[in-house]
Amino acid sequence: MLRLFDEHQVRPVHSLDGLWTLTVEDGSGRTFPAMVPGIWQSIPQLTLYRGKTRYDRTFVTDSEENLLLRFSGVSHTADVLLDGEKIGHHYDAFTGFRCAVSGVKAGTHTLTVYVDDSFSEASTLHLPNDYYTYGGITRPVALEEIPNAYIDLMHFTPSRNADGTWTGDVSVAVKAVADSPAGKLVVTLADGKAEADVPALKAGEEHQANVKLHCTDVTPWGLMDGHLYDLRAVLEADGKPADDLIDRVGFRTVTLEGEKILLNGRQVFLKGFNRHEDFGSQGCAVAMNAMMEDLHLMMDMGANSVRTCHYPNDPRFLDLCDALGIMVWEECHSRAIPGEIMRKPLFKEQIDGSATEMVVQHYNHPCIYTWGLLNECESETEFGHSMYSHVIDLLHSLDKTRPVTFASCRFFKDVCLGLVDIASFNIYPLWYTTEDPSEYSDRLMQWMDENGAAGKPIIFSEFGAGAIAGYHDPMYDSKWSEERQAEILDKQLKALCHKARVSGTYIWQFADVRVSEQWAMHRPKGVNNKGVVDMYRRPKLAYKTVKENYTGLDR
Ligand code: ADA
Repeated sequence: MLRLFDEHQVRPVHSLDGLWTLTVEDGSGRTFPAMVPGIWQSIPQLTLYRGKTRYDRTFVTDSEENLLLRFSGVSHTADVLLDGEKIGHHYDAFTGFRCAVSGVKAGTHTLTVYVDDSFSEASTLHLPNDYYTYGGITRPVALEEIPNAYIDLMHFTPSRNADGTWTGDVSVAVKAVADSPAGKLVVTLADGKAEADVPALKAGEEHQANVKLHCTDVTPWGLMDGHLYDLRAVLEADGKPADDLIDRVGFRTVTLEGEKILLNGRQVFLKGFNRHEDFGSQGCAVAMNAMMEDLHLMMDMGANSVRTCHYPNDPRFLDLCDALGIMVWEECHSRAIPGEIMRKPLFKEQIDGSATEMVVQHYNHPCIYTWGLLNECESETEFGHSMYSHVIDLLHSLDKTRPVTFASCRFFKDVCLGLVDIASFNIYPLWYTTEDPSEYSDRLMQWMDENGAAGKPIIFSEFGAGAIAGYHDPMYDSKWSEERQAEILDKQLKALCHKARVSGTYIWQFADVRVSEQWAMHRPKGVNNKGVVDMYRRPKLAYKTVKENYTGLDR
């Protein structure tokens, strides 16, 4: 399942998860049984393999059908073939894609996916980095049977009326894979219902219907209190349901009032963690129960928010955050991209792709309160300003309801704070530098306010310290000991969480993650060791420190 719930009651859906055959495309002809979702780095012979592979499996159809193949994530470039014919291409591990094929004859079919996780000229977002780019079909795959015209997408925007009732603006996109007759859309949500006519469509045409639903009896989605409702669109042809799409949505508003972030009109303070999608030997193919465990651990430490550093997350993780009432900063894929790469035309194409797919695919999640972009990129130059401005405009044009932010590390020289709605910095006092966290953050915030952040919320989007799990040094508190990490985090949290000017804090980071080979020299054990828990979620000493600080914080 691609989501935490059934997206269809009318449209037949078949999972293509399970065993596929993986062939290593390095001339060796080696093949392995491989689990989907999964990473090939969990196959002992391929732990360090970076390059091309081919995934094959068969499936059977018993009548002629239009098929929609849905991939939630392939890391990082995919070429999809059905019975040897190319039907799709996608770049980037962290957003989904789909391939629609009409009139597929009954019989046994072969689905082939060429997967490439190479660092090459063709990839400007997946680079050697302070996290690992794994290879594989890393998120679920499904096969759906669609009629000639099918519901492609549905976006929901809630707004609260003066009398306490809610209006849901819903746009539904219907696409035709083959000529289709006129039909009708019926959209329901809580006690609201609306209908819209759909014209006859020719193959390749699309129709967008916009409806308003009035919902009088709903409980708003709240912080740590995630009330959700099924939004259902049914496409009728000849008075009978021909297709449908279900999403889970929440009624809430996110607004900014000067320096404050408001959820449903009330100020919130975000007690957050940065979390990579990475779980020990399973890499980025994190199982549902492991995602849930992560959220349990974060909630136990008193957190109410997650930053999906540095890319869009598996929709199932967002579904869990929706259900729990955890507020999410989701960001498009980019971490510290070097200037010369940002200047390539391909970068613009690929960052636009990541940003657009993130917003289009995750728009309905009530948990997402802000879109992030370009973590620690070139925000101190004129060129950087033009690039930040471009992506910020794109995000604003795709979503008029959510604020936009980015995490900067261009201390005292950033020129892009005026462009964003929320100003954010990553700081590491007492770890990379020796400053006192309280004095340093005050000095930085004063500079931020003088350089574009005045009248906007400020978030400290990263701070933390490293500890090699299991290394103790109570005598000298040496660097990399769990004692030193706990002590530094305690000082950082005590300094940052109580400042009235600060709207949120995100600890770097929730769990240790593997880093690219090229980064291993700077990172003991080839791991970014700043996790409060290790790769397998065993708590370090800092767990207790964070728990005391976050649970003891009354804001
Ligand atoms: C940065 C960056 C993170 C990570 C962190 C660190 O601020 O955004 O991805 O690399 O530093 O561990 O140094």
